[in-house]
Amino acid sequence: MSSKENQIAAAGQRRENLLKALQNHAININSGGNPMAVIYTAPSYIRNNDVEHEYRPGSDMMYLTAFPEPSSILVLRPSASDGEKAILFVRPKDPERELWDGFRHGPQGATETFNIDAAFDIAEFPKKLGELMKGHTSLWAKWGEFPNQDAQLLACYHQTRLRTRKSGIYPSVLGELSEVLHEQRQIKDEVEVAAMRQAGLISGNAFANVMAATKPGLNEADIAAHMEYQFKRGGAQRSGYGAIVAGGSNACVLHYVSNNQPLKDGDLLLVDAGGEVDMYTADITRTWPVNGKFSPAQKDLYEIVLAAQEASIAATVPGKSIKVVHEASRSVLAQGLIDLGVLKCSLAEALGEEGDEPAKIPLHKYFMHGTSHWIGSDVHDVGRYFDGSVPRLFKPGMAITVEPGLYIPTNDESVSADLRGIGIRIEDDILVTASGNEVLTKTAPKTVAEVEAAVGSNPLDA
Ligand SMILES: [Mn+2]
Repeated sequence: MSSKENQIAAAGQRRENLLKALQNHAININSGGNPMAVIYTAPSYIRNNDVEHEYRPGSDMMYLTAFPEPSSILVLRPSASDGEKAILFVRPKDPERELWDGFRHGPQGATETFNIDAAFDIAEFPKKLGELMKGHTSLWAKWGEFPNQDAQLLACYHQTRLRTRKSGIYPSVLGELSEVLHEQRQIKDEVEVAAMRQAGLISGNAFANVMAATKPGLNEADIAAHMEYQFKRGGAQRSGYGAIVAGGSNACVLHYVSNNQPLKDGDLLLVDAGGEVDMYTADITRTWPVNGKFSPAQKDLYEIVLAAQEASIAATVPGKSIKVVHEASRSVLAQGLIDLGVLKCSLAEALGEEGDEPAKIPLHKYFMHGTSHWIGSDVHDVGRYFDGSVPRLFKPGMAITVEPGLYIPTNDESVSADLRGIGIRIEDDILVTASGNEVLTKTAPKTVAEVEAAVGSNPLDA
């Protein structure tokens, strides 16, 4: 089967799983046994005047249908007696518009190609939705993110209640679909894992090639453009998020996005970027010397971050949690800074007590972000981190980033001058498996020896 056929088949299975889970959840919360759900794809956005941003379909819609067109809406009815459990509303065929904007499947094409029970022109959605609501006891959607969608759904819900109040069943409960759908998305299926492996492989290779291309005299912009080129040349459809390309002390700005300064001999370069393959993104960070050789101070800090990252990856196994992974990095980073003389206190003091204000935790000055987030179709992927106050335990099929870092402020006079202005982060994507974990991004050079061998081996023209 082609990749597209695999995705369509997987989406069908996911709809089945979601329909069952939604029905059980609706019963559990006493909202009656007959829920329906509405899922909108991502809207298109104007960039300026009549130009749109590049369109990227919604993750939930693609997960459940693989249908990539804008302005599409999916209606799910777990217990539909007419057999129409999954209904798509899509843009109609339109030769004139297709001449300008490209191919549209239209309702018939959507039904046939995407294995959907029924499909209609999007213009029919408001009227048909009222009909479809009848007989259902609860209406599930992702509320609050897009006010226009909420307004359309609520107006229809209200009208349906008015029309059916004298007889018949109509929704009386509004449910949050994320509570069911995003639980499901947290455990990746085989087709998702295949896409994530490919995104990791391509993105890791891109990092190796961009390291090879690096030399003093280039600009952060050269590196950013080359990274994008390497992702697409490797087979990624696009970047999964805006890259951070930060030379020298720009690396201490955590979400630096200007990406337009010259790269200096003797500085480090931090790049945080990932390519997206079949809707799944990688998220990699590497930090390398612009001239191909770490200075002693850069190397000292790099080895600490690398050891922290390795300790955290080792903790990314079933039964552990993101909190355990974070604490593994914090301990290694704090001990490393104590050994270097940057922190002048005990390990326990450096780490602080749970609940301390950040300003009271010595390590926080140099490592101020989390170590991990879920990763998948969204770079910061959906799903809960805690159940109540308890960190969620890893199960096979979950995927996280592991990305400790150290950032020494340029004006920190408490440390020796050669350490100031250094920012280092190392990030990989880790899939939890039954036997432990799988690092999805291992083609990106990482040890000091690997990085020094790679950098400058095939430099870009300055
Ligand atoms: Mn990340």
